[in-house]
Amino acid sequence: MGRVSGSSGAAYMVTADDGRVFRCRSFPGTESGNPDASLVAVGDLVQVQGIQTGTEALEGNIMRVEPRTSALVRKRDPRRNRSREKQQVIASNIELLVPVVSAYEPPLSTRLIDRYLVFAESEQLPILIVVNKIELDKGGRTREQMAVYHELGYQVCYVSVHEKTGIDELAEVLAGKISAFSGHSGVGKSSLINLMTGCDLKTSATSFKTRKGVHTTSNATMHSLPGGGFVIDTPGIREFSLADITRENLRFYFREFLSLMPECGFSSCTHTVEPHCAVRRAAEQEMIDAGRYESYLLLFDALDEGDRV
Ligand SMILES: Nc1nc2c(ncn2[C@@H]2O[C@H](COP(=O)(O)OP(=O)(O)OP(=O)(O)O)[C@@H](O)[C@H]2O)c(=O)[nH]1
Ligand SMILES: [Mg+2]
Ligand SMILES: [Zn+2]
Repeated sequence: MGRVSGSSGAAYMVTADDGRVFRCRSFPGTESGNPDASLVAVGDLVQVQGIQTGTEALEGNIMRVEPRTSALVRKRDPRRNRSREKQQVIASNIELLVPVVSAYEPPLSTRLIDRYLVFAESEQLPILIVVNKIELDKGGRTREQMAVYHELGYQVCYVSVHEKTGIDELAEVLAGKISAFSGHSGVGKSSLINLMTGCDLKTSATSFKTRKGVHTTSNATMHSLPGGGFVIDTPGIREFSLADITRENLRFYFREFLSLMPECGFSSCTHTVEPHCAVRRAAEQEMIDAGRYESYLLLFDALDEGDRV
């Protein structure tokens, strides 16, 4: 048994229990649980049959992919991609989801954080929010914007790769787990992993023109941490898609709504337009965060009846 730690073209790198890395191909007829999703993904536990090549290189065939306990997926646009699989699995079997945002360039996106939180709540996946480039937050505005997440009980780490601050605290949370870093391009995911593991992953400065990242990382890769556990670097995303969220279940994944919901006039209240809505009233009275409520409304609107975002 081994774990997929990277891919290159049609080949996958599989790290065996003894640390040896095999270059593998998936064997025709390899079994997998979900025909709509990628056959093999970084983080997968796989059974490998080694091939004797008579060379130094270790090669093998992936014979079986164990069922995934969790998956970060990217929807494929069927108009632009002729691949049969509808869901590209970016990382699997993760135990901790780590959305990485930056304090500045690219600017902090609380909308994106809210999407990750909805996903984590819906999957009951532990989540840690990492705010990088915190040395650029001169006036403390970023911490102010993040206060709501502390109040809601989410764990937040503030780090700076450039000033090497907050890294020990982050390492402590990651120790012993399989974590996946995800977020916009240019927030410093690969830079952080380089600093924590001693790897030499490619990084690039954000674009001078757009102030955004330039999509440097193109494939997910998994790396072992000095304190035990693994961290998966993933390519920067434009938007985080929520595959299994509907207009009906979205409301359950905003945790501050839960205690208010029984007070709404209708048991099926969507907290958008209904009279006697306790959630909307709480937002108006600033009992719950206005930005979070707005995130809810934006997601609700983006989810057309039965559609996914
Ligand atoms: N000011 C500042 N810049 C940082 C910090 N961490 C990383 N950077 C810079 O941010 C830029 C982008 O870093 P990357 O590590 O390539 O970002 P990424 O999130 O991996 O981007 P993609 O691979 O495109 O998704 C690089 O120029 C880094 O040097 C930090 O703590 N402070
Ligand atoms: Mg990167
Ligand atoms: Zn309501």
